[in-house]
Amino acid sequence: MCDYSFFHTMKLQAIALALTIAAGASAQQTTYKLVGDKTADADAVNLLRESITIAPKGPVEIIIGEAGDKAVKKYAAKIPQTAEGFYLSVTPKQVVIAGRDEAGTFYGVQQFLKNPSAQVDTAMAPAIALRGVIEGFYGNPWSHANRLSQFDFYGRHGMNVYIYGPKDDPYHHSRWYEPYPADKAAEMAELVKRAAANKVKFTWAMHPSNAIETDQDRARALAKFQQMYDLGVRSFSIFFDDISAKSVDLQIDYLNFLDREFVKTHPGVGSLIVCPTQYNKAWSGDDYLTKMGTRLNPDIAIMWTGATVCDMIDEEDCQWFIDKTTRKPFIWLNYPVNDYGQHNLLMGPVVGNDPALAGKVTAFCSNPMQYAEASKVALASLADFAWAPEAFNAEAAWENSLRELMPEHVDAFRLFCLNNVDVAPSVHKLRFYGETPEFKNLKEQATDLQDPDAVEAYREYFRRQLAAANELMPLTDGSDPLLTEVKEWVIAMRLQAQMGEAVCDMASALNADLAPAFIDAYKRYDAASQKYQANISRDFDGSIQSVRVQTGTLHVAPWLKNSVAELVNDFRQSGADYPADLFPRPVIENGTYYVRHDGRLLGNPDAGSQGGAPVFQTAVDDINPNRQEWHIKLNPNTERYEIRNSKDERYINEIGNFGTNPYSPDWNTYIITRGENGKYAIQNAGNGGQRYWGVEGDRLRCNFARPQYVFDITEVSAGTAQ
Ligand code: LOG
Repeated sequence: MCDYSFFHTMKLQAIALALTIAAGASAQQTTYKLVGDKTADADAVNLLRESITIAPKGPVEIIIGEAGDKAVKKYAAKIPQTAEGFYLSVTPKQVVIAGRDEAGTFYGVQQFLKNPSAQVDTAMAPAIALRGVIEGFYGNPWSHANRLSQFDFYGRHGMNVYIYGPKDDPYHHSRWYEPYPADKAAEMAELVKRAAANKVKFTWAMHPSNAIETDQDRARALAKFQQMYDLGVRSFSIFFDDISAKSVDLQIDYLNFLDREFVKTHPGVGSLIVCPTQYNKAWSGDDYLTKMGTRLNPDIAIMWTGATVCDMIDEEDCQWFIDKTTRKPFIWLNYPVNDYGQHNLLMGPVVGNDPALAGKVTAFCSNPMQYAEASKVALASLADFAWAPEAFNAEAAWENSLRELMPEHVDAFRLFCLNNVDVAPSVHKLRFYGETPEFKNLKEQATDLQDPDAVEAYREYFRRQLAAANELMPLTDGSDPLLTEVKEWVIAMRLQAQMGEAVCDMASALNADLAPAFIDAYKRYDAASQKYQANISRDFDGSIQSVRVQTGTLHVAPWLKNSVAELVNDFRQSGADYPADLFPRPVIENGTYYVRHDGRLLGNPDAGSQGGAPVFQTAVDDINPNRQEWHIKLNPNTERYEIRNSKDERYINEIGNFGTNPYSPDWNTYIITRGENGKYAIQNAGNGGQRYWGVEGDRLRCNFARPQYVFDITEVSAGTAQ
């Protein structure tokens, strides 16, 4: 909960004095007397009893209760009108916790316990009524212990919704109609209780795909809901995401059926929540959403991920949804979920949600990572956001969560999180550019590894990264649940720091002409790099997804690859002796080449012009020989080649012309392979597709489905064009 949410959302006067009670009376030593505890919310009172010392005659009095209770009658006017809001006042002699309702009182206690010795006089209320989490990702579902810990965390952070819908729980999705076996059922019942004690509405979701039509389908759905009801579940959801829906009419009929036959016939069951098949703007078309909006029973909530599958939420996206459906969306935010880019964790500040969206949504819920503990960094921020979007400060909220989650290792943990911010390019195109900001600056300033000061600056950076990784490493053995869960990313951080130090040593050795030191440093780099590549998370029997771990993907990893490639290249050209098998040999070394087909040379007769295409020429260009020479260079990052003319540096594009757009390693990028006949094939790659180059007349034709081993590629230094 954000300390000043009420200022901004309710526009009421609130004073947060934050004065520490004098005379060293810490909350632990203080004894409190409770007033109103018989009528106040039992969970709130229990929480107080567990956390502080209560005695009949405590020097400090705590008055607690909900609006309407006698104990807090005097403060009625100070209690916010909004559901789940509370008034909290703390002075050296008296504490008042007065909720609008039970949850309000509970949140008031949570707020008080954050710093019991701070004097405050404040009122807070959430700007968005439903705030929380949808366990809705693909991959290893959370463990029972994960979920219990999550609910306590939601209680502390004022989140009141949890939707159970892990795609890879068969009882949710593939075999939704089967009842949970006894052990799982017992766990479910325990989850429902623990959620309730934290004021979290436990919602159980079912994903029946297209099995929604027949009497049997529907009888099974009712039976499964009944099992969950008997286990204590009072809120239900149906997911229709990631299927090709047979018919929206059928879905509507099914949902209204469940609403009529189950929700409305079972006391205490809340509104049904549906995840539609068209759950984001990019995937919406025809009249699907309009029909859902107009024909679903009015209290059925419709989920929405925004403009695309993975996108932060804008007010306009919500308005678009409202215009289509005449309902406000129940936001399913696909962050920090990483099931579509599992190599990376999402641990950075939560930026990009629209501060003005509160009035346009009914709920703001997040789909997290399969790493439950690590997700807490983002979830704490999202909870703050949902309480007070207008006051939300991503950096400050993030700092708070670092302090809360890793109080004794904040700096090391900050560096760890900053190494795991971006999710790397993916189908969903969600990117975060705030990764390793210090390294990014360094990279912009220290570009030349021949400069010893630049090398030192990098060395210092990697030493700090190594120290932070070493500080966190002992906590990955089970002593800290979060770091244990993401141990492999701590290992990756350490290995990457070792690779970085080795690169610095390579640069220093090269600058000092010390070949043996260079070779030694390169070997250390290579050893760490191999370990890095073999570092796999969730690599256990029965794991649904195990993943090769990546860290520092945006800036550090590409810098390492590029620097090593350049240093190795310079070292080899320095004439130093080294073992022949030291460096892996690329198919084509970076250099200047002739490209021939049937003896004809690929040339660039119109060098310096715009557009056009290279042509195969019989005659040797003796006016401008470098028009027939090509710079072929491996991009260590993409591990693909670029091909540019040596006369004017124009690049060849994926249709065999000279490119006119700025060069892009995503598009103008090739895989070169050597055939048994000793000739080479060149294949488009990246966004340029996968077709192979061939020859038609004097031109390249780049749309062959099969490799064409028809090109001779020979180094210019190894011979002449004749
Ligand atoms: C799935 C979800 C998955 C997420 C991110 C929704 C409504 N459904 O593309 O289970 O975790 O994207 O990969 C989804 O978002 N489908």
